[in-house]
Amino acid sequence: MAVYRPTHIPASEITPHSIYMSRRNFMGAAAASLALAGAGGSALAAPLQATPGAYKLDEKLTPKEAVTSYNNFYEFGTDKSDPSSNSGDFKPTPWSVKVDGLVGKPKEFGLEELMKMPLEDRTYRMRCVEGWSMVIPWIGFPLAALLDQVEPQGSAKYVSFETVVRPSEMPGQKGLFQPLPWPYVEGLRLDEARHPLTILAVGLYGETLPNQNGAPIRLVVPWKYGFKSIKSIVRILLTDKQPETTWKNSNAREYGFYSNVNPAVDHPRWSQATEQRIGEGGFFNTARRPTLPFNGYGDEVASLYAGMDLKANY
Ligand SMILES: Nc1nc2c(c(=O)[nH]1)N[C@H]1C(S)=C(S)[C@@H](COP(=O)(O)O)O[C@H]1N2
Ligand SMILES: [Mo]
Repeated sequence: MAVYRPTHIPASEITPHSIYMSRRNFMGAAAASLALAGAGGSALAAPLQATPGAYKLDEKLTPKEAVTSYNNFYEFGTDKSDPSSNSGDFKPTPWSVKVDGLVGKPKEFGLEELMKMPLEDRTYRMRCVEGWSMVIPWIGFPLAALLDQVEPQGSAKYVSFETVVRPSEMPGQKGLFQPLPWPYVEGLRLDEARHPLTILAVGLYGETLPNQNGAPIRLVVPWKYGFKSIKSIVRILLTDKQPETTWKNSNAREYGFYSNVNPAVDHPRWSQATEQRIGEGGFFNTARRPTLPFNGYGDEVASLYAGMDLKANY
């Protein structure tokens, strides 16, 4: 049996985005634009209409180029540049998401129907467990709106999510070295899933999602580490048991079910007290800012965890 020992890499060991981008510039403008054109998702992006969201965030947006070229999406490879370089063959349409389990009205939602949900602009702070962060203008709708339609039963306590498995279109899923067991799976408690901050995103920066960011539909849970925000979702299952999650299955000592952003709980291999805001301060900037409890969303979500020991439930 294969023993998986995948891991995240601390930001201190990752080429900072600014340096990575400046190296890329050596390619020359013409080669770079050709490379980008071949990078898939962005070429297919379509404009998306959305209404201003209820949650405002007055922080400088992370440049779109950084949001769409510095990614984690292991189905396309483990390097930050792999998702944008290797996702050109991925086909986000046609698509559907099956929602079933402990619900009164199980349903398979076609993408066209999902795109008709009340879309909002939702600019959120995002914090990767590796110690970097971004401010991303998502377009999406509350997950609660979808859950309402399937009528969760009283016995449903958790929601699990599953990413598509498509080795022919996702190079990280074929070959000898596969960094994670597939499908990538994630989960939330039902009250976390229903929280108004939790959205299913279908776009960013006013356009449909690029493949590297989880086209055509992905979860966004801004008070949790980035790996909870599962991409390219094909199934949502309501259950009475705490769902399996990919990173906890892979390394339970380092990644727990809750994974709330918490500067007071260190990752076993590095501190979580500070973060590097990607794309900020120009080339070679490695300055770090303090990480906020619940990624700054404590006023909204801390009550979900009243009475819980968040060091034990990391
Ligand atoms: N299916 C899937 N979803 C995933 C991942 C992945 O490897 N596969 N990586 C996660 C991690 S670690 C992060 S930080 C975010 C990154 O999202 P972004 O690339 O859109 O910024 O996606 C998360 N969702
Ligand atoms: Mo992450």
